[in-house]
Order: sequence, then structure tokens, then C-alpha cells
Amino acid sequence: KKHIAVYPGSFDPITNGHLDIIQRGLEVFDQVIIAVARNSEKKSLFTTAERLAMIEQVVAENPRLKVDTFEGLLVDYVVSQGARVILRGLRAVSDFEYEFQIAQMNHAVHEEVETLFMMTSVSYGYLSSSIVKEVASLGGNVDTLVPEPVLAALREKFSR
Ligand code: COD
Repeated sequence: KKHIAVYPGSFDPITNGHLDIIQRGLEVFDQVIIAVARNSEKKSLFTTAERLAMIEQVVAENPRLKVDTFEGLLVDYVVSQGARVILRGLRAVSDFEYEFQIAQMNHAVHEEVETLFMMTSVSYGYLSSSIVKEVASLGGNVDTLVPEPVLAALREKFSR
């Protein structure tokens, strides 16, 4: 049986922390689906199309990796993909409460869907898309935090 994990997020934009979870996810699951939320509650800097394009540029061609978008309830999307697992990353304790809440909610809606967490790698413990956007908007250097195509996109967004 094929074990498929959906790795959902806003990816606004994708960071090296996300890429680390994707790489590690591929070590554990037969297939990983990176699922970009179309209607996240968060106001995004990049459009869905831009976020998707950046991910497609940075993830290596791999038959076990799929990049997609989803709308509506995450669990419905997960089930539609024949997956049973939602893969999430955990950083500081501050992530826990939010993650706990959505994992419980998702499990309540679709009992067969489990959320599995991977602890962040030490080097990415404080890395988030929000931090990247803030630093980049203020002219700071985010070279070590995001891949090259994202750097270029950030430069473009904030050059005006
Ligand atoms: N190290 C490890 N993990 C990391 C790092 C890092 N440095 N940075 C981010 N991550 C992890 C995050 O913890 C998360 O697991 C994942 O990467 C994606 O992060 P984000 O910030 O891009 O995505 P979120 O958290 O904004 O995504 C939220 C969803 C879009 C998944 C959620 O809102 C959702 O499911 N929406 C659809 C509607 C729905 O079903 N709602 C009910 C459940 S709330």
C-alpha cells in the first residue's frame, strides 16, 4: 500500500524550513503532496499562482513529489488524494496550540486522517515565512533562509 502524505501550507513564500520538511517527508512516505492553500485566512504577499510557481522552481523533479493547490477543507482534499496523513512541521512551543487545535478539528471531521509532526531542524527553528517577509521588506538579508527564486521574487516585490 502506498503511503501518501499531504504537506499543506500557505507557503507565502516557501522557505528553507519548508524544504527541509519536504525532503525529510520523502524519506518517510512514498509520496508527498505539497498543497498550497488557496483561501488561507492569512492575507498573503504572493498570489496563489506566484507561490505555486516558486515551489515548482525550487523542488527537484521527483515522481514521488507533487505540487498542487487546494480550496475548502483540507481534510476533504486529503481524502480526495487517497492520502491519510497530513504532514506538519513543529517549531517553537508557540506552534503547538494552533497545531493541536487544527489537528483535533481535522481528525474530528475525518476520523481516518492523521496529522504527523516533524520537529524543525535546529538551523531552521526560528525561520518562518512571516519573518522572511518582514526582514526582506526592511531591506535585510535573507540569503540563507530562502532559495534563490524566492530571493528574486522578494527583491521584485519590495523594490518599489
Ligand atoms: N521548520 C519546520 N517546519 C516549518 C518551518 C520551519 N522553519 N516553517 C514552517 N514550517 C511548517 C509549519 O509548521 C507548517 O506545518 C508548514 O510548514 C506550513 O507552514 P505555513 O506557515 O506555510 O502554512 P500555514 O500554517 O499557514 O497553513 C495553514 C493551512 C493552510 C494548512 C490551514 O489554514 C488550512 O488547512 N486551511 C484550509 C481550510 C481548513 O481546512 N481549515 C480547517 C483546519 S484549520
